[in-house]
This record gives sequence, structure tokens and C-alpha cells, in this order.
Amino acid sequence: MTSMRSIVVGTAGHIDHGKSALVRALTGTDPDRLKEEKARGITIDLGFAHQIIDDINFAFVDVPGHERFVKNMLAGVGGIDFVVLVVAADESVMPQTREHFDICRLLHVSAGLVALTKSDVADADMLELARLEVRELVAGSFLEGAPIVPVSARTGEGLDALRAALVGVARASGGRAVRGVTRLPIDRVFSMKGFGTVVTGTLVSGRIRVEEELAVAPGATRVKVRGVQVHGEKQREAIAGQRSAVNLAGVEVGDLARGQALVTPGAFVETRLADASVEVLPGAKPLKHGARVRFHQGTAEILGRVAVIGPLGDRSPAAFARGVSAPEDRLALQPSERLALQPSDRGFVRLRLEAPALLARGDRYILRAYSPPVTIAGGLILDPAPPRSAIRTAAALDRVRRLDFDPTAGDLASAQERAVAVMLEDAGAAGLPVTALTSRAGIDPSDAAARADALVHAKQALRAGDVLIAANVYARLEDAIVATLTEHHKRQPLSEGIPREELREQLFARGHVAVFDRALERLAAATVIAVRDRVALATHRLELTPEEERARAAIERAFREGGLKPPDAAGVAASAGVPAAVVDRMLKLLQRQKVLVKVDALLFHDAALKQLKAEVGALKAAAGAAARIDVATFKERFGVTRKFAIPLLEYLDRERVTRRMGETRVVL
Ligand SMILES: Nc1nc2c(ncn2[C@@H]2O[C@H](COP(=O)(O)OP(=O)(O)OP(=O)(O)O)[C@@H](O)[C@H]2O)c(=O)[nH]1
Ligand SMILES: [Mg+2]
Repeated sequence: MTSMRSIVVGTAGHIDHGKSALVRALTGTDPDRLKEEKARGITIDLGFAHQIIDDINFAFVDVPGHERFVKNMLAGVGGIDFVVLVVAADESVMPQTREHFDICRLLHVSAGLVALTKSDVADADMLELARLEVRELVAGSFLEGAPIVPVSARTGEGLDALRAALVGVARASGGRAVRGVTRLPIDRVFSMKGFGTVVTGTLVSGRIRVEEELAVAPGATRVKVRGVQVHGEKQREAIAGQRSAVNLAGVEVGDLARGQALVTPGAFVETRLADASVEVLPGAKPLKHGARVRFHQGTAEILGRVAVIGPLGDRSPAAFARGVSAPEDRLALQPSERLALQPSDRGFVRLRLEAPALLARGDRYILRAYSPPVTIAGGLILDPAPPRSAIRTAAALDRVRRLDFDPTAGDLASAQERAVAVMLEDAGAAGLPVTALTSRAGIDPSDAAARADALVHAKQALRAGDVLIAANVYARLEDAIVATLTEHHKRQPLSEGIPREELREQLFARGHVAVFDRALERLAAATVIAVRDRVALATHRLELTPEEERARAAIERAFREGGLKPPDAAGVAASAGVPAAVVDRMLKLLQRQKVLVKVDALLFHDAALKQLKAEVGALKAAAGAAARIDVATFKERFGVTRKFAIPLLEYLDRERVTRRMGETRVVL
């Protein structure tokens, strides 16, 4: 059965036009499963049934026609391969015929047919009139020229023709790629005796295997697949395009809901912000900047607001805003409340959602007005995780235009390339995580590493650790490092450079540490800079005046000779015959160079301290574990007064050469 072609067909159409009756006539299964549905004779929620016709496995998703349940219709229509638009011959085209059809068009459902139902109660004239109205409705759409089949669920008339038409459309529509990340928008959650938690949905991409670990998102719950059913039969795996029921371990029914999805862990972003293209329905009211809307994607409905970025084409945004004229580069100055997308307009919006959504680049979505909830627009997600940057600028408009693409066009690769370039720019110094190539740009995870390599190879980006950084951002960083060091050396010729962390804070505080490290490494390898605990230009030499040089040498000698009884600064200045200020500068320089080391308030020559450590350490070699030293023996042995002995012994403690135990010290 897995080798058999699976096709998911959705019904659509006005209430009472015979959608459910038709599904039942075709499959023998009544899709209305709820008590209330049977009692009221209407469909409230999605219904499911399946039937093999020829050698094709048809899964039907039956939707409610009632205007109050369009939200349920939207949860069902997301994953369908094609639509059967149901129009009762005796009533012809009605409001939800139009709304459902609009939704299919906005979601870019690619194929379908029209069933003229209740043919048994319509005479030839009525049938002809309905046929005409349907033709008018679908003119110029994906259903133009599609079969229009009169049928009666009551008498069975026309059912064979309808089956033939279903098979014809199915054969003409291309299969779905099974590659890609797993994604099953959940439309039902229930508990089955002896099994536990079961979710159902149309697997829109990837595959689901028994024993596999997946995530339920939003929410990031990890689950394990215990069992898989496709069309009511147990299978080892379900593949893209199949209606699937999945038995899950590790999760309670109460923790799951329609609107979540079963997905490959980590492959999607959970987001409240998305940039998208949008198309406003001809009959809708203008879509105003800031309007509160109902956002529908997959099986989810989330409240949110739209921020209008700008129009689709080259049309000036002036035409866009009622009564306001503003040239494009002044977009930022345009009063936002005036900016609106008019009926039939196409443009770009930033969606701000009130709860997280699981979105991917290329997802189709629908917008309905908050109240009354009528369908007003739909579009395509271009970036599911845009930066929180200003959108009322010409640059922002240019950015979304570069992100725009047609998922059904052949050349997806170049659209992806453009998107990655934009996202690299967005990421700036922080870098674009390689995982974002999948979660944000929609690149298959198995291709992401190769794509990252290609970007590096083409010199468009550099890789540092887990992130990619745009080549120009990186070049700017290298230039800034060199410029900053040049300036620093000019202003402070006696400094050996800038401490590494300080340089990073100054130039790259918001950048990725790995990128900064990489830049230093590269500049160091090219001998442009030298990196020790301070970063300096490789060409930088300390240029001391003769007086400074004399002072430096005198101080160094004085401290070396002083050993554990070093001189004080005033004494050095006097004996070297240089001004106190110069001595002060040289003392600091010698400390930075670690020639002199500060112990409490005293300065010692590094060599003296090293020797002290070695000699105290040697006591251990002589006396073993019993090696002890106290203040008196220390003073005597090293010939120093208490003034030096105490700080030096404490220094030895800090250096872990000794450990204080009451009045004495153990040599470690
Ligand atoms: N005479 C006749 N009646 C039909 C036919 N198909 C459906 N009906 C009747 O029309 C009414 C509505 O049928 P449904 O199949 O429930 O309509 P629906 O489109 O599913 O309605 P919703 O799901 O509520 O939108 C029922 O009373 C059916 O018996 C048909 O071919 N001929
Ligand atoms: Mg129904």
C-alpha cells in the first residue's frame, strides 16, 4: 500500500450544499462523526474518509460550510493536494462558495474540480445557470477549465463521472517530495484505549517512522513515535502527502492541541514575528497598518497585528496611502495610520503574533478580520524570524522585495541564495547560525552544511564556529581592528596595545566571539597584528625617549639588585636623576611588561619572586611533608624585615607555594 499513490482531497463550499453527503457516497464513510453534527445535520468540524479509486488512495478532508466554522475549514485545507468545490445545483454560488474558493486561491491550491451537487432536484435550466455562475467565479483562477461534474449523492447519478474526474486530476498533479524535514500540522488529538495519545493530520513534508523521536511545537515537547497508521492501516512509516494517525509516547492528550505540529526537532523556528508577502481580496476592506487580525497557518489560528511595510512592485507607496503622497525614500516619514493595502493590492507586511507560531519560509497563510471574522487576505511567509528592525524605511521595503519568491517557480535555488544573502546582512556581526539556513531560509538540513561551504567558497561569507558572517561585515571588522590599533599606538606610544577583551567590547560588543577570535587569528597569521594579552600592530615598537630609556634601565636594575628588599620609587627617581613623572610612566610600563610585579603595595622584580618560589619549594625537597616555615625563619633565611616578610608570605599562600596553618606555614 505504501507504493500506492496517496492524494489528499479537500471539500469546499457553502453550507448544506452536499459536501458530506458526497464524501459519504464516494467512500461509504459518513465524515460527520460528532453527535451534534448528526443531530443538527451540519458539519461543525473536520471529517475524514478514504477510498481507493483505480490505483489511487484518496483521503478526503471534509470541511464545514457554515460561516461560523470557517476557522475549522482553514485547519483542514492546509495540507490538501486538490479541492472539490461543491456547489448545489439548485442554489448555485453562495457566500461561503466564494469565501472557500478565495481561501483556496490565496493558499495557492493548485488543482481541483467542481461538483454540481443535488443534480436530482435541479432541472436542466438550473444546472446550466449554476454551471455559468461557476465558470464566472473561477475565471482566471486555478479552476478555470477544470471539470464541472453534475452529481447526485441521493441517486448516485454522475458519481462514476466524478470518480473519473478525481482520478484525472490526481494523475495530472505532481507528487510531493518526501525529502525534507518532517512536519505534520495536528488537526485532531485523542486518546485510544490501549494505545494512549494519538494525533492525526496530513503529513505535509518528510516522513514519520515508528520508534523515531520527534518534537511537538510550539512547545518543544519531545515525543516518541509508537505507531503509525495511514488510511486506517498500520504502517512502519508515513510519507509526505499521506493522512496519518500517529501514536505518541511521552505526552498526554491534554498537553496537545490542534494548531501544534509534529516536527523534526530543531528544524523550525517558533516565532511571533514574520515578514510576508500579502494579497488583499478584491471584495475585502483595506488592510490597515496596525489592524488586528486572525492569522491562520497549518492548523493554527493565532491573533496578531499587521504592520504594512510597502507595496509589491515599483508602484510608489503614495498610491498605497489614502490621500498622502510621499516619495519612496520618505517612507519613514509617512504617518503609519494612513498606510493601508487596498482591495486587490499586493504588498509586504510584518506580522506580529500574540502567541508563538511554527513557521517556515514559503508557508502560505490566511488573514481574517478580527471581527466580524471574514477572510480578507493571504500570502507567503518570506522570513519567519526577521530582525526587530525598523520597517518604515526604503531599505526595509527593498529587503522584503529581495526576500520575495514564487515557491512554484523552477528556480528556487537563486531565490534561496538571495534570501541567505539578506539574512547574512541581517545577522551582521552576530553571524547567522548555520542552523538558520534550515529554520529561517528553508534549506533542507541535509543541504545546509554544503550550502554553508559554498558560501565560504564563493567568498560571500566566512565561517567561525557555528555561525556564518557576511564577507563585508567581516572585512569591516578587520579594517576596524587595524584602524583602532593604529589610532591607539599614535595616541599612546608607550602602550603595548589594547587588552583583547577591551578591543572586542569596543568594536564587536554585539558580535559573535568566535568571529572576533577568527579575525584576530587571521590578522595575526598575516602578521598584521600581534596578539598576546594585548593586541597591537605587528609593526608597533615601543619608542622611548633617551631619558625614558635611561629611567627604564635604571629602575629595572635597581629592582633586580634589590631582590626581596626592593627600593621605593622616590629613591629610584633621585638616583637616576630623572623626573618623578617619567619614573612613574616607566614603573607602569615595567608592570605591564610583567618585569615588575605588584605584591600588595610593594613592587618586586619578577626574577626575585621566581627565585623566592624556587627556594621555598626546595625546602619541601629537603624536609618532605614536614617542611614548615614561619615569619621568624623566613626573615632570617631571606634577610628581610617584617615589612617585606608578611606580604611575601601571603603572596606565597596565594601562589599556592605555602599554606598558612596558625602561626606557621606548610610548604605545599
Ligand atoms: N436531493 C439531494 N439532497 C442532497 C444531496 N446531497 C446532499 N443532500 C442533502 O442536503 C443536505 C445537506 O447535505 P450535507 O452533505 O450535510 O451538506 P454539507 O455541504 O456537508 O453541509 P455542511 O457540512 O454543514 O456545510 C442533507 O439533508 C442531505 O441529505 C443530493 O445529491 N440530492
Ligand atoms: Mg458537511
